[in-house]
Amino acid sequence: LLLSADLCCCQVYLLTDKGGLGRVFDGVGGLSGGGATSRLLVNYEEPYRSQVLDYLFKPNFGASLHILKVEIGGDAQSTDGTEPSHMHYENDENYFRGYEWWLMKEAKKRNPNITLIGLPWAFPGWVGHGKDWPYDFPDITVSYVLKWILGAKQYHDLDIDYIGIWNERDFNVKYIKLLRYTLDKSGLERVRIIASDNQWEPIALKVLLDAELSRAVDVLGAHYPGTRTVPEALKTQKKLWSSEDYSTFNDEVGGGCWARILNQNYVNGHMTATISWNLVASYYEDLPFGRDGLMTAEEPWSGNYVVDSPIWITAHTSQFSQPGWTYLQTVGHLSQGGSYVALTDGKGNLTIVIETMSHEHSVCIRPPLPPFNVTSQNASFLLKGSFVGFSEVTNGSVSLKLAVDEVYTLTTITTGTKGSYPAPPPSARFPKTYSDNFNVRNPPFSEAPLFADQTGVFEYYVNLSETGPHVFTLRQVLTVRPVTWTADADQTISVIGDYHVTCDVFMETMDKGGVFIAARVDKGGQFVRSAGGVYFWVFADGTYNVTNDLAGRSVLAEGHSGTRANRWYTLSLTVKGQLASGWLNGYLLWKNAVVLTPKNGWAAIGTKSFELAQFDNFTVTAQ
Ligand code: 147
Ligand code: CA
Repeated sequence: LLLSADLCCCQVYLLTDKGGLGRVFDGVGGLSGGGATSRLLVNYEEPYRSQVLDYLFKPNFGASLHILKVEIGGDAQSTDGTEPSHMHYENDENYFRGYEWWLMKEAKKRNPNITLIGLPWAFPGWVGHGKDWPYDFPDITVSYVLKWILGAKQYHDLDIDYIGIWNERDFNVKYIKLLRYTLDKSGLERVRIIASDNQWEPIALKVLLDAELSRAVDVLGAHYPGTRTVPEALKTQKKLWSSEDYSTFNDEVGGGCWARILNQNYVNGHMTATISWNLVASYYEDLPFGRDGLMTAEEPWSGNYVVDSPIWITAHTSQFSQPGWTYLQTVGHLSQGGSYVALTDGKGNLTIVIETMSHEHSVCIRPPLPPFNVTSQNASFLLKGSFVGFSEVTNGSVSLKLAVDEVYTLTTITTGTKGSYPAPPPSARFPKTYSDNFNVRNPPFSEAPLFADQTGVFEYYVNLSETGPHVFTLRQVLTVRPVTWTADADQTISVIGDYHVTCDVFMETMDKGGVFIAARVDKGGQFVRSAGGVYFWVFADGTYNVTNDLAGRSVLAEGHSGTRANRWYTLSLTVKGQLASGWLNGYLLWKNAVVLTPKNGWAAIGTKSFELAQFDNFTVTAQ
């Protein structure tokens, strides 16, 4: 007798394994990169940095993620900055740049079973052999990616589980086959290939029509699929993943988006993993897609971070089901709107996740969401097959009243918790004064704190031959334009804070070289090419100018400076209201250039082209 079902006169949903089970669940994930989305996290002091990592990765605590996907740094702008490559030049190899290695290790420390994925957005220029294209020499690109996988193991003891092709750009069948062949030949049979991190098509059709390609590809990964797949993708019989999704401001609507797609990517689209872009919003909020992470940690100077709604939405699934569990076939939509999924470990555990997100509280950034209605409703879940007896209290069924905009997890698992730490320090603006002389002998990271490279790569550098005051500096290290993912500037630029700027500069390129310091820089990320601001340039040909833009089209002042390559100069720049002035080695060089816009922005340093240059004794002061 189904007591509760009879009494509540509500819709009954059958949960059974009688006709077999559904697909194997592969997990919920977060994506660091694509690009530089974790940039500021590394500069948090303890214990706050570890706390953020715990909220993301620690099992039975917060998001307790099953998957960490990272960008394979390609030296180029990939949304919110550039991430450094392990091979800036053809003969260069360094597996200690950037922060993705560190992040993967921190994730593994907390969850040794976490699945690791690597995907390139861009490649160093030499990989393209002078062309903005990575497939003309597939053997070079394969060996470049292979080295990253081997380096992960050799230097960090990290086993990469999945490797992707080229984020949201063309794939190349020859390249994919060669990648598979080379992985196998290198003892990396266990590394599986995801293709193509774009739409379902054309990869699904290509896989269907090409048996060798089908053998090479293990997972079809689509981006922002809107919970849907296509018939060809299903026909391939491959695992289907939403390999990048979410990208929504992390307020409660963002949480609603995440809850809806976590369930419905399986219910509607048979996808068995969903990966959030991004993992944690750890980049200046004014960069593109500010706060589109599962949580926010964008103030290393204050220690403030925010555990936003998507963290707890994630926990509803991630803490109560694990990769390797299996979805039941009996999943679906609720009669009055919303959806339910059920998963089992096949060993007596069952987890049911129900979401009732309304349209207006669950719109994601993309794709557009067709209208639908959700109302509060009663629901009864009737357990059959091997789940009979799981719910003794209610005589074979579980009944509940579902409100709108809620997530419910019904489970046999008893280990879940809502982890917490004491509140972090309050939010604060960037420090009023900030300086860095880069005098660090063994820096923990290749990048100096709080600098966010937007084009080019700026690294700690040691002048081995130098004995003077500039042994330890910051150096822009790219000499050619990368194989790009988006519209990198023709200049290099790294942004920080918002203020009066002073910096020692050193050009390494004779005659044609040029460097700048800047204030009020108003654009970064994919918009860096059109960044405005106040840029004070000196050139190796003995001239200077002041421009209102990074591209150097709008000139506010220009003249003779006597600057040359291979010498140090101290540049200073002040912008007060609408008037800007600049100093060279302490002497006023130009004054009262009129700056109408932008009214505020970051400070920055950079170079005229992809050229070597060094920076030292950087200082910003609030005005
Ligand atoms: C994705 C990128 O893969 C990420 O690196 C990041 O930029 C993210 C931000 O939302 O977006 O790229 C997309 C850009 C545009 C679309 C989809 C994904 N689009 O217009 O459908
Ligand atoms: Ca120094």
